[in-house]
Formats: sequence, C-alpha cells, structure tokens
Amino acid sequence: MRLPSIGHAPTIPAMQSGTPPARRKIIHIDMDAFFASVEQRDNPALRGKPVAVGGSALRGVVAAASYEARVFGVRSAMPSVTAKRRCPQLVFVPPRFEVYKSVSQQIRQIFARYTDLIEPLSLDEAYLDVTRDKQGVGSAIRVAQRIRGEISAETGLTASAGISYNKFLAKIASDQNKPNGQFVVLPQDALAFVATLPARRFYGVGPRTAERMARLGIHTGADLRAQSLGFLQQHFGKAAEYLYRASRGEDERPVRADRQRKSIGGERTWAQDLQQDAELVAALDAIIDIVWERIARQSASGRTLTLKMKFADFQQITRARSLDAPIPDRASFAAVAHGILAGLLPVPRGVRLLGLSLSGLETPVADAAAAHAVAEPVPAQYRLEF
Ligand code: TTP
Ligand code: MG
Ligand code: MG
Repeated sequence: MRLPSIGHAPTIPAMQSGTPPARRKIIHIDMDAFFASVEQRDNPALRGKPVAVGGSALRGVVAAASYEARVFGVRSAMPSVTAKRRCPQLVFVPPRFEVYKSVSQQIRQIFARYTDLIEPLSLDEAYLDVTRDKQGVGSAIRVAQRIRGEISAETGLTASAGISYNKFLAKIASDQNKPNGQFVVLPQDALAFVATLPARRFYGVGPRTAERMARLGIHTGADLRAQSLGFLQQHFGKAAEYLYRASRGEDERPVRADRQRKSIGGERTWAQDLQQDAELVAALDAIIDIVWERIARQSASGRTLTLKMKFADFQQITRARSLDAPIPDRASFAAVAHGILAGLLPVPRGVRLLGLSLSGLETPVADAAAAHAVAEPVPAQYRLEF
C-alpha cells in the first residue's frame, strides 16, 4: 500500500554522511505462560496453583507451566515425571488446542488494529513492525501498552512486550519484564544491553553451542563482540555472521507478514546405512525427538505425518498418513510414525536417511491485507517514535 503523496513529499533520510539510517520500530509480543494461563482463566480452581499443561503419563511432557509451578523448577518440555518429582502438588491439565487457537486469533486481530505487518512465530507470539503509525499513537512504547491492555481486557490474559529497532532486540526485550511487563531497548542503549546478555540468549545458541563458547571464553554479548568475524566463522560456521552482527545490536531481517509454513519436519543422514529393523526403529526415535521438539516450540498442530526414507542407492520413498484430527501429543505422533515405518519393514536395502514432517498445519492464515503488506520506507510524518 502506498501513501498518497502530499505536496512536498518528504524525502526518506538516506544514509548520507552524518545521518543515521531510519530506524524501524519493532514490537515482539509474547503471551505469559500461555496454555497454563488459559487453563487458569477458564477454571478458577486452578488459579494460584502450580499447573502443568500436558500429559502426566509416564512418557508425557510438560507443554506449559504456570508461574506458580516455575517456582519449583517446572519448565516447558520437561518430562512430566521430573516435573512431578520437583513439585508433588503439581496439577496436570490436558491441552485444549482449539481454545488456544481461538485466543491466538483474537490477539492477532488486536495486533491488526495497530499494524498490517504482523509476523506470527507461534500461537502465542508475533513480531509487529509498527514503524508506520496506523492509529496515530505517536509512540511505540504506548502502542505496546495499548495492545497489552486490549489483550488483557478482551481475553482475560496477560502478555509481555519487547520494543526496539530490530527483531533480535525486541524478542530478547519481551522476556526482560515477564510476566505482564514490557521493556524497551533504545538505539543508544543497545550496545550496553547486548554486552551484558549471556551468550545463551542469542538466537540459535543452544546448550551445546553455549558450552563450546564457554570453552572459548565466550560468556556474554561483550565476549562475542570481541571476536573477529573470521574467528566466529572458524568456530560457528554459518551462524557466525548473525552472531557478529547481533553482538553489535544489528539485525536487518524485516518483519514478514506473509510467512506461511506448510510443514515442520526434520531428517537425518546416518554415517552408516541402516538395515536391521531394530536399528531403524531406534533411528526413527531419534528423528521423533528432533521433530517433536520443533513442533512443540512452534505450538504447531497438524494432521498429516510423512515419513521419508532414502536408500543407499539414493532412491527415495515417502509414505504419509493423515488423521481425522490434529495429532495431539508426542505419544500419538510417535505411534503414527512407528506405524508408518512398520509398514516398510523389512527394508530391501540399506537406508541412509530418515525424515519426518508434519503438514496439514492448523495455523490461521494471514488475511489478505497482511499477506500483501511489505516493509517499505515510511515517510517521516507517519513515523512512530519510541
Ligand atoms: P512460550 O511462549 O515459550 O512459553 P509460555 O507462554 O508458556 O511462557 P512464557 O511466559 O515464558 O512465555 O510457549 C507458548 C506455548 O507453547 C506454551 O504455553 C505451551 C507451548 N509450548 C509447548 O507445547 N512446548 C514447548 O516446549 C514450549 C516451549 C512451548
Ligand atoms: Mg509465551
Ligand atoms: Mg512464545
């Protein structure tokens, strides 16, 4: 959408000498203890109690933990058995994905009042580019306050927000004052803010990478920033450039309103071909772990599971199974995957690669306006301040 030009159309500040580039205003919004808060909202008996959404069965995992449960060290993705040990009075509640999805749509409608540039990351969070001030609010900090106020009034749930000039900083900021809080990282404060961040909080730095960094003496954003790009490339490969820039508070990724995932999956190639049934079953378990972790992280749900198998001669087959309803939990996901594999055993020759993907995803589709919205330069008089 182009704005009508008005008289002397103001020029976009270019990167002339001495003129800083125009800053985006990005808000990252994330609901607090999302699934657990919905359950506490809908069942007053659960309020004030340690609640875990998920299965309490032997192989169950915690999807969401209420803040009362977190005091005991209960966390998302923790085996339910461990959670129960840490907090014996923990109340387990089965998930109700339909309800979470409808709340997700409600909050997206609230976002849409303030911007057309919405990039949902999962049911409970999204990036908003509010550089163009759709409501004439005047300040990104106030836009975040208003959105959180409307979420609270209309859904009875709380959200936290991070406000900054890029996605990286906004996302980290939204965690800073959780729950029910917000935090802004202004351009002039970004370097100091990033310097104190534990390396673990940089996107893509999991426990293993963090350990590797620690062995190299890298513990914080400041430590990362002290490394040359070459050094980072040598140790962290493809992630190097991102780490180099992020440790300087830089992240140019635009908010993309039209990003639409069709499937979530993963695959793995083994060093040696697999042929025994037991080897394949064990290999599939490893893939299930990887893929389910991704599905859970995105709060995705879908009804079609596809297994891919590549043989030693690179011939490839896929087998899919669709259920009537979205696959509800890890145990069902694993059961369907193993069911598909069982139909392919014994294999005629060695298998070099196994993969799984979930499709038929139930993510609400972005509306037409959002799908066409693009991040274009915003004339000065429409631009929001922090
Ligand atoms: P998160 O936003 O990561 O967590 P949260 O909303 O429960 O808590 P926080 O206040 O820290 O934001 O995830 C949103 C929902 O996604 C969460 O309520 C349940 C689901 N989820 C899983 O099912 N498995 C997981 O491993 C994670 C991390 C989340
Ligand atoms: Mg959340
Ligand atoms: Mg989230």
